[in-house]
Amino acid sequence: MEKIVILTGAGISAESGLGTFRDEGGLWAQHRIEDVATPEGFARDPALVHGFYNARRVQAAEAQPNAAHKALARLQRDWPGEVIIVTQNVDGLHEAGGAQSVIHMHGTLAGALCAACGHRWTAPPEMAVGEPCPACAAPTARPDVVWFGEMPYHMDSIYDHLAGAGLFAAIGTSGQVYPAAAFVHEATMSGARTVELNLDPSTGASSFDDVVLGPATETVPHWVDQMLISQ
Ligand code: BV8
Repeated sequence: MEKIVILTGAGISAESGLGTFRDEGGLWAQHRIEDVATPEGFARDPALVHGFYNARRVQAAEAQPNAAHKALARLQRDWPGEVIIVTQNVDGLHEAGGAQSVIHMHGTLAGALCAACGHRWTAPPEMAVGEPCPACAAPTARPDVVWFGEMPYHMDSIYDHLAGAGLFAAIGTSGQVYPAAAFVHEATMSGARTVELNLDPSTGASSFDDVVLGPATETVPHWVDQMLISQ
């Protein structure tokens, strides 16, 4: 049975109350990307960046998975083939909704990373500037998220999954951030069918075989039902 590869973005967590990036009043409307989501921004003003991620970490910890997160977990459970979930999101709502082995290509709010020795540990709810690394004690702790200009995580395995996909679905992403925005082209070149489920057509909507518009809590459960009935 065919392998399904799913890419999710901020839109799948929007109805759990977590802000998206580029929608009206989204996260980037309140902050400049350069100031809060780049290594240069962190070097310039670590307190501003920790403050940005602390607020999101606390909010994400209080958020609940929604019907879309749960529907993808159901698809993973009931689909006879492999279902790989790759997320650009740094919240833990896929796992909270029951999904297994989610690939976080942009890292996670729950993770802390030492910029000096590469040690990783579970971040406290609020990280402070100069926090010592538990392994090397250097004051270089940062959120374990992938900033602009940094290499996303797990790219080799993501490209392997795309090469073997029979179906690629992009859910709740505006298709403006690379390399995730190019996954639909990789999937198409591997012969996969492609579908986008989004509130509004993404920048890359025309690259998909099908586009399903609407809020994820409505479109995703319905799409999963259709997939399971048609198998
Ligand atoms: C890299 C950090 C080299 C954590 C983020 C040209 C080609 C290639 C690269 C570039 C290029 N030009 C510039 C670059 C570099 C850059 C880039 O892409 N810049 C953009 C601005 C042009 N990329 C990088 O720097 C990346 N690294 O390229 O390394 C490389 C190259 C190839 C292979 C390997 C390495 C690193 C990018 C990661 C940056 N970090 N976040 C955090 O703070 O969260 S990106 C940030 O944007 C988030 O991770 C977020 O996930 C991501 C994408 O945003 P979306 O998830 O799509 O969210 P958005 O708000 O945009 O859209 C929401 C969508 O949901 C909308 O479409 C909306 O309609 C929909 N929606 C809303 N509500 C609902 C809904 N849908 C359904 N239901 C709803 N209720």
